[in-house]
Amino acid sequence: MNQHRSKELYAKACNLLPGGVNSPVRAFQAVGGTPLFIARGEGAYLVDVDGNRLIDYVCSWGPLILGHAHQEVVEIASQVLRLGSSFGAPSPWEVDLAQLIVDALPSVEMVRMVNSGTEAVMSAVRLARAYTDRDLVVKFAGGYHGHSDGLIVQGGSGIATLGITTRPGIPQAIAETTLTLPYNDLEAVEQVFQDHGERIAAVIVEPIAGNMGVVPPRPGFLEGLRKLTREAGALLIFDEVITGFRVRYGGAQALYGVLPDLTCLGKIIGGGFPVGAFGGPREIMRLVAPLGPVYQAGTLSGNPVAMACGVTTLRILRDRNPYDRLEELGARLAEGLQEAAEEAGVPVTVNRVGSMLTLFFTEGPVENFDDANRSDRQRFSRFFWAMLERGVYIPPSQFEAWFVSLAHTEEEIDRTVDAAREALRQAG
Ligand code: KE4
Repeated sequence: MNQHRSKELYAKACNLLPGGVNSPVRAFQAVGGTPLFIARGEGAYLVDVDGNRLIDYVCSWGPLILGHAHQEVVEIASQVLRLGSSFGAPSPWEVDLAQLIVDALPSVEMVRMVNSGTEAVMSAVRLARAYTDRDLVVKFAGGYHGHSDGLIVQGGSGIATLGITTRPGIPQAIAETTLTLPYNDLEAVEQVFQDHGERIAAVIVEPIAGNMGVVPPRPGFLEGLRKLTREAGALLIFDEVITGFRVRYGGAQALYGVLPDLTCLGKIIGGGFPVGAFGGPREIMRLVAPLGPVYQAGTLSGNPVAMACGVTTLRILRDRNPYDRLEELGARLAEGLQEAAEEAGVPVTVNRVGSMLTLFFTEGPVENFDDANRSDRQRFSRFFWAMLERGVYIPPSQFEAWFVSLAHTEEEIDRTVDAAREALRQAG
């Protein structure tokens, strides 16, 4: 495919930005070649600076559940921006978004808006430590919770994609406060509570893992975390930055009926603008400054443009309740990919929950990071480029989720499956 202009821009970007990008997983390091520089998004499509029009399954890594440049989001952003982009003071839109989140998530009575998922998680962990007066945090290998110091150990997403196993810049003293266990392994969690229970402030988990590729919770896993944390006096934090409003309007906690103590949100709640949030019961959130002593702040937190786009997005999801449609499209894609792989004689595992899925190049099951790590990265890379050549843009990493938006139709899904039928053969 013609990447002439992307190559020009990438050469210039590499002189100015580390790796030529502003977020590592965009750099195509796992698949090689030159990243696409995007000119515009249109519904289910991206158009790059060389005019290549591609069916998009990255969807900005999850936020664009309505598709690119949704008319109502564009209109409200323009309308609110004309009134001013940021005041550094409260404005009505942040109250509206907070109300929508509280109404949607039974476990959340109060919420604080921030500007990224990383900020949401970093703040929730600080709050959990303050509330429990304990230091240790349990996470799961392959889980990614943003790049705050204590949580990038054995992380998923770009950390896994780039194969980063060291932790330059993270002091030993901080790294030691994070205990990392295998996802879906309740026995390991029971053991860690036996060994360190009275020191554990929280267990943080992606209730559906998205950053080792999509790995659903085994039946009973989330319920087990809820029981063990409650018995030990530790908090359960659901990192729903991806799953919040993705798999259900009430997130994974609604889908599985397990209520955490704190919830972290991002992506969809910003409607494509930089927004994160953390929330929980008043009993815990009352510790957050200025109500309490747990400091957390942000110049652009709650800015009216981002809030208005989040409100508009959530109102559409609330009122149209499109989750059956997203399930239908996600299932059509997953089944098509599975069939195409069987026809091509390529061993794959397709994990899916609703409109988030991953095609792993390994025999199944894929139930944790070790399983995901057995995937054939070279074959994935060949598949990625073969799909791109056929007009389909999937995440440039084996350890990411594909996202279907409400702008995708059966036409895009079927064209994707047709492309995969050939690309799987080509990938060998
Ligand atoms: P941000 O700081 O990137 O807004 O959110 C961090 C984060 C927290 N929790 C979960 C479950 C997440 O998936 C993320 C960010 N996701 C990655 C992709 N899976 C963002 C893409 C990127 O790093 O460029």
